[in-house]
Amino acid sequence: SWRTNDNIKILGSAVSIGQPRQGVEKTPSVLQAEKIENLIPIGRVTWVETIDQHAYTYENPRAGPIRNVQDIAKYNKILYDKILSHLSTEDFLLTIGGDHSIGSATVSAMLKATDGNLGVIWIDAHGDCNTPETSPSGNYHGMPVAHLLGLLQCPIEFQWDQPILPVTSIAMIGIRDLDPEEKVLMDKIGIRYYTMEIIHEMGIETVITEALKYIDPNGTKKIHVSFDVDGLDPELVPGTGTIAPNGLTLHDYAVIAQKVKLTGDRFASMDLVEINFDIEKNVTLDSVKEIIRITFQ
Ligand code: 4U7
Ligand code: MN
Ligand code: MN
Ligand code: MN
Repeated sequence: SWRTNDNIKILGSAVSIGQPRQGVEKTPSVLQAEKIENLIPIGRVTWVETIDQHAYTYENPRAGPIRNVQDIAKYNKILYDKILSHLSTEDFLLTIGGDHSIGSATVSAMLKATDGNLGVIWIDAHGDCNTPETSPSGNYHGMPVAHLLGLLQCPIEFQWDQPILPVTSIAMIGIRDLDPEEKVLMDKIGIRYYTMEIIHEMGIETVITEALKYIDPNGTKKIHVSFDVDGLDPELVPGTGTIAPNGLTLHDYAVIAQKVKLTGDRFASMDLVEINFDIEKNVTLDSVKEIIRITFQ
């Protein structure tokens, strides 16, 4: 097995203000009560802490171009600082959300920790590449990738010298629900994304092999996986706020994880986000447990 000597650190990120539905913020405490760490057979596993959001508000109608922008910015800065303070080079960081708004903080922190030597695999049904101008919703969980790439005209509260992710350092897998203007933007900047259609054509093994080669041509970078569970098929994960049919199977994820784990201790961190047990618990919890087993066995 891999990483046998390492610390696996689990950080809970109890956030729901990046989108409209409450419930995602409870996921870290549910999974802690379920003792999911017992499903991880490698390393020394510790729940470091769970960071609560300041407010449970959802601005409706939105007051600015991004709903809850001040609270999200404040929270993401705290999360970013906590990750950097908790992380040492031998640690594997698993951040359990929370909605996907935290993805810009986790990836920024890993970029900082690795001096930019980071490749990102973003598993998602969605592009998360909206800017306030293209977003039909104003929900920040649909914007973290655009933010990481430096595409947001950042409001002052969102600026703390976050490192920018080069567009060639990320590949997205499972994509099947892009907003029209978001797609135009993604194609314009040339971000690499693999739709379900392409995955069926190429096969998942070819896709993940090519994606890793693309983000890390020399095989020298640390690898971060940002896993939005809505990338999986909704039959496997009905408990998520934004559902898109015809998604990835758990076998697809097992193939992705197998290739990522072949990078050994360069596989450094992962987000597990958008799990909402208030919407559905039984089937979703089984799938989440399977994701944990597949990732760490
Ligand atoms: B998730 C959406 F309009 N694109 O921007 C938006 F369809 O983190 C959904 O991937 C975003 O779940 C979904 O609001 C964000 C919408
Ligand atoms: Mn999504
Ligand atoms: Mn997402
Ligand atoms: Mn979602």
